[in-house]
Order: sequence, then C-alpha cells, then structure tokens
Amino acid sequence: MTPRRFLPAAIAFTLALPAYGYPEFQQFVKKNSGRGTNCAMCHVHPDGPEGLKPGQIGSLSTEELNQLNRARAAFEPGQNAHNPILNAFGDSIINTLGKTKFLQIRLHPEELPEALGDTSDLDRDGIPDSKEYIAGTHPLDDSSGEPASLFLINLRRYAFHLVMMVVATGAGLYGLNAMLHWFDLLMSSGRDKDASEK
Ligand SMILES: [Ca+2]
Repeated sequence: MTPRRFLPAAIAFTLALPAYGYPEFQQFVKKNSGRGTNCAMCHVHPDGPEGLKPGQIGSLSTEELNQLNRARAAFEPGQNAHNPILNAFGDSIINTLGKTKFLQIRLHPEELPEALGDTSDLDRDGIPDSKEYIAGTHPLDDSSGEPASLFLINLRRYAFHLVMMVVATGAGLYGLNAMLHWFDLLMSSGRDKDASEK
C-alpha cells in the first residue's frame, strides 16, 4: 500500500468504532431461511467491512472515507447517502429507514422487511428486496430468488410471448400441413395426366 493510500486507512482504523458490521441481520436470515448468506447481502465485500480488501474500510480513499462518514451520519431517512462499504441494498436500507431507525431495528432484525415495505426491487426480478431478505436470496441478483416465486413471476412476465409462440408454432404446423397437402394434390394431378396421355 502506498503512503497515500495507507494514511486514510490508518486514520480509519484509529477512529474505528467498535462494530461496523451488523451480524444480527445475517444471523436472522440464516436462521429464518435456512440459506447460507454472507456479508455480501449488504456489503461490497463478502467478508464484511473490516479489512484491507477492495470495498473494505482499509482500502478506502480519502474521498471514500468522507462518503463513509456522511453515510454514517445519515440519521434521517431520504439522505441519498452512498456508503462505499455498502452495496445498493445496504444503501437502500439506510436511505429508506435512516440510521436512527436502522439501529433500533438492529435489535429486532425480523422487523426489517415490514420497515422496508415491498415497493423496492433492486434487481427487478419481481421479488421485493424485503422478501429476498426474509428468504435469504440476494436482492441484487435477478437469478437469485425462491425458485417457485421466480417461475411464477417469469411465467406471468412472458405469458404473451409464450402464447404467441404457441400460436406461431400452430400456424406454422398448419401451413406446413396445407403445403404438403397441396403438393400431394399437385403430384396426383400430374400422375393422372400422365396416365391419360398414355
Ligand atoms: Ca428482487
């Protein structure tokens, strides 16, 4: 690490608060869903915020440390904070609830889905972020979701295409059948003509 990068990292660690991560949420998700989850549900790095790897506090630039501090001070909702150690879901939680409410809910991680509501669907897979949290699937990965829910959502989403495909296939088969019938008639008429000429 160059001195320029080392200094902000050293400051961050010197000022480090007791806990940056909030494992209560992860523990609740694991217990509730039975699915293995890691810190990547809310953080940039799957090992969590503490460390020197990309997306962890020790790797942040001065500007990113400023962003981190601004995000930590977003006590009220709607601050549009961007925390460089959080992913879009982590930011969304803080911006929806505000840090004050978030810290209250930390004691009751089962209340997070209700507090978030079901309007946000960051990966646009049709399953709200709050439901993905409960299910232990990833709210930023549109291929991650309860299989039955994803199947039904995709069935509804592509219903029109499926119907059109069936119609097109039916029409194609009908057309092929009609063409073969017409070809058969043509061949028959040719054979009849040859026979009469003989
Ligand atoms: Ca989703």
